[in-house]
This record gives sequence, C-alpha cells and structure tokens, in this order.
Amino acid sequence: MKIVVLSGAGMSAESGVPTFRGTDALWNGHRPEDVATPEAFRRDPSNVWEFYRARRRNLLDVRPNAGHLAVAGWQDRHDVVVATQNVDGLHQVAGSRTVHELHGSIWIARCNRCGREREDRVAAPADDALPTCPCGGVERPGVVWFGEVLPEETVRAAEQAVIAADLVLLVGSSNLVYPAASLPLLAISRRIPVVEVNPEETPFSGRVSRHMRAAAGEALPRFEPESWNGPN
Ligand code: BJW
Ligand code: ZN
Repeated sequence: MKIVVLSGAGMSAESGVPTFRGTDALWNGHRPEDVATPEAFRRDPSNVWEFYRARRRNLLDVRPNAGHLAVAGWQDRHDVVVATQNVDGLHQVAGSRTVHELHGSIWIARCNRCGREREDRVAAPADDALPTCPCGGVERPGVVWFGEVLPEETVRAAEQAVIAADLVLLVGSSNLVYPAASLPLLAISRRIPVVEVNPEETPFSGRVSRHMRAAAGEALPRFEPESWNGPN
C-alpha cells in the first residue's frame, strides 16, 4: 500500500515541541513578522537567530514520540512517504527513510550571499556571534519563512507521492499555511482517502474521509493502514 503522511507541528507536540498556533504556542510569544520573515532577518538577524537557537536548544533534548515511531514502523509492510512542514528532523530520527521537508530544516545554516548550505547541529556558537560563511556572507536558518518560496523539487516530490497514494494521513496541522495545505486538497480532489488525526477541527475536517479526534501519539500506533476500508 502506498501511504503518504502529511505532518505538521502537532505531530511533534507530544515530544515536547511547541506548536505555532493555540495556547502556549510559539506565535503567542513571538510575532511571526519579527522572527519568521526575510525582512525580519534583514532588520535584526541576531534576534532571529536567538529565536531559532532557543528552539534548537529545546530540540537537543527531544525524542520522537509514539506517533513518529508508528509511521516509521509502517515501512516494513508499506511504501511510506512523509511530507512534513516540521523543521525538527524527528521523522528521520524515528527511522522514516523518505521525508520531504517542505519548510526546510532547523539543522541547516545557509549563506545569505552565496547560498552555500551546511549541516549545523549546535544550539549556539560559544560567543553567540552571527554565523558566517567563508565567502563573508551571514548565514541564516535553512527554513522557509513567510513570503518565501518552498523548495521546488521537494514540493514536486510531495505532490507526486500524494497523487500516487492509496491513503493519505493528515496529522497535526492547522492546515492554514499555503502551499503546504494544498497537498491534502490535491488528495481530496483526486478522491484519494484522507484520514485526519487532530484533536481539533481544521478547515478540512469536514472534507476528509475520516477525522480521528485524537493525539498523534495515541491514534497512530493504533491505526492499521491495511485495515483501512473506507470511512466509518
Ligand atoms: C495535534 C496535537 C497532537 C496539537 N496530535 N495533533 C493566501 C492568503 C493569505 C496569505 C497566503 C495565502 N497563500 C499563501 C500565503 C502566504 C503564507 C500563508 O500561507 N499564510 C497563511 C497563514 C494565510 N504562505 C507563505 O508565505 C509560504 N510561501 C509562499 O506562499 O510563497 C509563495 C510566493 C509567491 C510569490 C512570491 C513569494 C512567495 C511560506 C510559508 C512558510 C511557513 N513557515 C513557518 C515557519 C517555518 C520555520 C520554522 O519552523 O520556524 O512554518 S510558519 C509555521 O506554520 C511553520 C509551520 O510549518 C507552519 C504550519 O503550522 P502547523 O504545522 O500547521 O502548526 P499549527 O501550530 O498551526 O497547528 C498545529 C495543529 O496540531 C493544530 O491543529 C492542533 O490542533 C494540532 N495538534 N497537538 C495531533 N498531540
Ligand atoms: Zn557564502
């Protein structure tokens, strides 16, 4: 069976990673326009790095949860592709082999001048200085901010996986941010079954084949893709 898992911040919530929207969420303490836009980085790169370094520090202590592990476990029996909006890398740590990171990775630093990318698995350099590239440019977190284009190849690969899927799981996203939210719509428009796992309603809850109102770490280990046989 070809399964595509479309995941958002709720997938990692039970690992202790804050979501973006809702109580105690990231966008309550920080305005996205101050920390997650190219303009914010141009204005105050240190402030933006401080936000991402704090998140990196939190992530260094974090492990995949039962939801990530369930998804990785399905690979024994199924062809599983993950397309995630998350930048935390937890699907890969859990063992998922095909992961398309639609919004990039918090563990990548990219030069703002020449575009060189490097893996950067530290919370902060010793002196808290801005990281720089050998070319002299300032590096930025390798994530996709508001107003930026998503990596084209990654989006194309995710779309192709969705089109070919027998079953799509939509896990832990508010489905408010585009173009990532176009992926479940693509599945719905092709009449591919979509199972949503989210304790809350989203704009797509009324349009999916089944809405499991539960946390990812509870619902996914119980979910057996092979016994999916239509809405109930
Ligand atoms: C659980 C749970 C548990 C809790 N188990 N579930 C149309 C109108 C207006 C604006 C736009 C539009 N179309 C596009 C835009 C612009 C914008 C956008 O979409 N804005 C909307 C907010 C309106 N999009 C963009 O700017 C994108 N780029 C773009 O469109 O480029 C085109 C372009 C064209 C021409 C010129 C230039 C550009 C880029 C968007 C990038 C988003 N980036 C961020 C930050 C990434 C880096 C980082 O991590 O810091 O990505 S924003 C933030 O939101 C992050 C997330 O990936 C993303 C989505 O959030 P997600 O994952 O859905 O999390 P939450 O918190 O919203 O929801 C959590 C859910 O989990 C909830 O439903 C809970 O109930 C649930 N949950 N616990 C299961 N245990
Ligand atoms: Zn450079």
